[in-house]
Amino acid sequence: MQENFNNYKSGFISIIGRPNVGKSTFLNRVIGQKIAIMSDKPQTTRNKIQGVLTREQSQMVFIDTPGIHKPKHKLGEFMIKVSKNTLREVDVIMFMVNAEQAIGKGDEFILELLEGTKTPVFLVINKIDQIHPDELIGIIESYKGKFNFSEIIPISALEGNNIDNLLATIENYLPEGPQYYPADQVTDHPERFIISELIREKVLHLTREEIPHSIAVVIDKIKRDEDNENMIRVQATIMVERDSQKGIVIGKRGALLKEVGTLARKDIEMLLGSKVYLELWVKVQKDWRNKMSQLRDFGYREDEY
Ligand SMILES: Nc1nc2c(ncn2[C@@H]2O[C@H](COP(=O)(O)OP(=O)(O)OP(=O)(O)O)[C@@H](O)[C@H]2O)c(=O)[nH]1
Ligand SMILES: [Mg+2]
Repeated sequence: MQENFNNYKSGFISIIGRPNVGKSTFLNRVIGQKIAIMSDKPQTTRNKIQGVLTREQSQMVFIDTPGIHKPKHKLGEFMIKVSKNTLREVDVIMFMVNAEQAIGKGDEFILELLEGTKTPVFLVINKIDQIHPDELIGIIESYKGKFNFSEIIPISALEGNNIDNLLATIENYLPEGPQYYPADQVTDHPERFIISELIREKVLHLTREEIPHSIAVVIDKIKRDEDNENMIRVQATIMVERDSQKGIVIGKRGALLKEVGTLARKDIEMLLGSKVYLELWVKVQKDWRNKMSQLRDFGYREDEY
């Protein structure tokens, strides 16, 4: 017997591309909520992050992925594996590129991965707010010969241009299917994960060079305050790789750590809809990015995300 979904459509859409092209910005824009952290540093996203968009006639489950790059650590290898794995069993692949950047080796590497796939691949040209409209045709031409794209759609994830058109087009490609997630569920990740990411994002914003890549955030405790039920206490540890990095993250007289705490607390309060008391610690775990056991402890587990 055939299942009848009354023309309801649903499916999974993987967002893949080089680092920094705007994949997470797109996800947050579509979901209308910050579930994936964003930064101007490459390799911001480290796990797979699902964002669920439930509409009247469809449910689209977007999968944000780590930017594809040449890995230099076990963490990088894990990230690439996560991205590649999402290509299986999705209904549409969104290959996102940056309109400001010429097609490069990284893009060609991704297109090689996609070679032979039966899944429709959309070329999504992001950041069109940064170029003159006349430039678009040349950009499209430069990609067209490289792959048999099902659709080519220019957007600005930041400003929201042409997103509706992209969503409507994706909807056309989805099969009939069930509503996989309840309408009010926007992501598959627990709050604990998002909280650790929000803290990591603030460190990314406030530091430079090797620091953004060298940190991980572990949540030690989330607990409602015993004396004040309107307050949630969060205790987290920022892991760094070297003693010198610990000093940088703490800052002069603790100034940087304090700023991280203030900014992260505001975001966490928005997420939880409650007052938050945030306590941050910094700890050195030598070379953690190359140690399998620590990768697992810090939330980079293949069996999970
Ligand atoms: N001007 C402009 N900037 C954008 C647009 N979309 C994203 N950005 C910026 O590009 C930078 C990278 O955005 P992210 O969303 O973190 O990029 P990503 O592809 O998820 O990066 P990784 O997680 O490192 O792979 C941020 O500074 C964004 O504000 C856009 O449409 N226009
Ligand atoms: Mg990202």
